[in-house]
Amino acid sequence: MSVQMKTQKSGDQMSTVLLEKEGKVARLIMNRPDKLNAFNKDLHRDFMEALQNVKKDSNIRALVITGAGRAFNSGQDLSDTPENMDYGEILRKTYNPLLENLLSLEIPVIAAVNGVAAGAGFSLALACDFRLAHEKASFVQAFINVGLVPDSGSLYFLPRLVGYAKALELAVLGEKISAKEAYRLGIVNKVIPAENWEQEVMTFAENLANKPTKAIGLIKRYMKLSFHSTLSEMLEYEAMAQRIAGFSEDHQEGIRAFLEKRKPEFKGK
Ligand code: T3D
Repeated sequence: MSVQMKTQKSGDQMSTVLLEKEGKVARLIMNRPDKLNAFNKDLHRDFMEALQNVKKDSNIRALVITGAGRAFNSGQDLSDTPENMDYGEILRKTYNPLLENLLSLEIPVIAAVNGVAAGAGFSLALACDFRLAHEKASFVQAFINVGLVPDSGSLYFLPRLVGYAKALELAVLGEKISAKEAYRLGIVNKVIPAENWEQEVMTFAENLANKPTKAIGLIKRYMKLSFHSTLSEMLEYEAMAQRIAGFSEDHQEGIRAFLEKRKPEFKGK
């Protein structure tokens, strides 16, 4: 059964983000389908609130982020950008804190890219831990098409995923690529046929939600450090992380289950 959480607004005020909970999995749905779920002030505010709700709820052990309608997210709402605004300030006040909050989640985060992901929408997908693409999904570094540079983490994540040369090409040409091409480049973990979309996304998320969540959080936290650490530093980080994992209930359960020749039941503790 799907349970709706607090971010749903009451009365006639439509929320730009819907947050649903199904078992251990939360689904954050960006909900401005007429604008292909472009970011405006309301979406930023509701998205942040939804992330805070997810963070507070220790029963949630995987988060799926997706879009309502035919798009994932089309980046900044171009009909809502006043002239002569300091975009640097906008990024510092809205996109950057949103990204930092998302990245601080110690549960697996899955971008279920149901349609086009453009500009900051593409960046948002890149900031997630996993990307599942609907067979009709597409990706475009649209920033250059309106005379801007990639932001919201694209300049960081894209070269790490596809290498400098391809990242530069995508950012400078601003051409749309298909889900299949995104998979070939290593941007996407899996392309899912339309008929299996909802079910496969949920199965993927549930599988992750049943794993030892604390260990996943530690893997996320420490693997990120590998990009700017020496081998010696990484060996020490591994020792630190393994110390924490070794004291977890899920580790004890993993050992017990192995010895008893049964499937482990991890509790995320
Ligand atoms: O500003 C700052 O704070 C700095 C931060 C910037 C971050 C950024 O994200 S910059 C990049 C912004 N995004 C874009 O430039 C993408 C613009 N959109 C497109 O290029 C295309 O719409 C898509 C490739 C995403 C999809 O194309 P298509 O052909 O499937 O759909 P469409 O017909 O272009 O769009 C459908 C409707 O959505 C249309 O409205 P209408 O004509 O039906 O009333 C279109 O105007 C609207 N829409 C799509 N994207 C946006 C949008 N409206 C506002 N803002 C959008 N980003």
